[in-house]
Order: sequence, then C-alpha cells, then structure tokens
Amino acid sequence: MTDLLLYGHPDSGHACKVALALALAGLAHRVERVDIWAEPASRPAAFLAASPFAEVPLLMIDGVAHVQSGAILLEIATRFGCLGGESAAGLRRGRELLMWEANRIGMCLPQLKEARRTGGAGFPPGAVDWLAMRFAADRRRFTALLGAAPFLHGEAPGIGDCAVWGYAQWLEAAGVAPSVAMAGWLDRMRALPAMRAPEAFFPG
Ligand SMILES: N[C@@H](CCC(=O)N[C@@H](CS)C(=O)NCC(=O)O)C(=O)O
Repeated sequence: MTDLLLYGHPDSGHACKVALALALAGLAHRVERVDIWAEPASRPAAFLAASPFAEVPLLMIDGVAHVQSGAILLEIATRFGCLGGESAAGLRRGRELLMWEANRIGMCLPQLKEARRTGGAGFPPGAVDWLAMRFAADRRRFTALLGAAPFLHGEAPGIGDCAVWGYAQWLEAAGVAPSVAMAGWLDRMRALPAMRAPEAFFPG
C-alpha cells in the first residue's frame, strides 16, 4: 500500500485542493499541519528538507517529495487512475482545468482574500480593483467551462474541481460573489460526502 503523508494548513487553499482530492479518491493518508504564519525556519526539519520553498502543500509518496498543488493533483490522478485519471479524455480535461485555474482564478482569488485580511495593506493602489476585474472575467469563463454539467469534470468531480475549489470555497472572504452557475457548483461541492471544512482537513 502506498504511504501518503500530506503537509498542509487550513488557511492554504492550495493544500485544501490536495486534501480534497485524497478524500474524494478515498486514499488513506496521514496529515501533518505546518504553521504557514510562523517563520519558515521554525517549520519541521523533515518538511524543510523536502519542500524547496518551505511551502505547503507537500505530499510525500512513499518517501518521495511532491510539490506544487497542480502537479500533485496530476500525480494523484495518473498514479491512482482517479478523479479524471481513469481516461485520456478525463486527464486532458484535468490538465486544461488546472492550467486555467493556476493562470486565472488561482491567481486573483488568493490575492483578493489576502487583501481583505490585511485591509489592503501591501497592495499598490488599483491592485485590488484590477484583481476584482480579473475575477469577474474568470467567473464568466467558469460558467462556460461548467456548461450544463454538475461538475467541471462532468457527472463526477475530478482534479479540476479540486483545483478550483481550493480558493473558490472562500469567495465571501475574498469580497466577491459567485455567479448563479458557480453558486450551484459550490453547493454541490459542499454536499459531497468526502468534503470537509479546512480545519477538519488539517486539524490542529
Ligand atoms: N504554487 C504553489 C503555491 C503554494 C503556496 O503559496 N503555499 C503557501 C500557502 S497557500 C505557503 O506555504 N506559504 C508559506 C510561506 O510561503 O512561508 C502551489 O500551487 O502549491
């Protein structure tokens, strides 16, 4: 049986993407919480040795380090033949969604959430408006990507759904609203039996 150890933190949408994928795929794993608000040097030595930027998520697979949430999701899908990895078409869809998410929605939502947390401190004038404008375009494209299906991968969620969920779960904290299509998808994601709150994915 493959040994899986996930390092993460409940405030990291990137780590939540991977935790959700492991939960949806029913892959038994251990979790270690890393304090992303603490000085990087204070993080566990084993984590620092394996994560080049001292960032979560880090997934150890049989002792081998895997970093970058999108790359980890693809590894899970291909290695275990799940969440889109069951077919060439599913994997293609997953790759496309992951690239889109990383370039678009995964670029602006974490920043919008951070801007709300800091009250805009650290953001140059106009930055938050620009990010919100980008999100408005992403929201329209999400509707096009979803089409009439319940999930971005079709009838069942896949790695693309996990990727978008990472930060779309916190729209209110980011100060933006979902479209009707996105709100329906968020409800369906929340209703998945494997879904957990971030704190339950990475208990303290
Ligand atoms: N591109 C990376 C981003 C990872 C990332 O930004 N992780 C943040 C938490 S969301 C982190 O570990 N921050 C702690 C730090 O930089 O000290 C991915 O997709 O995994």
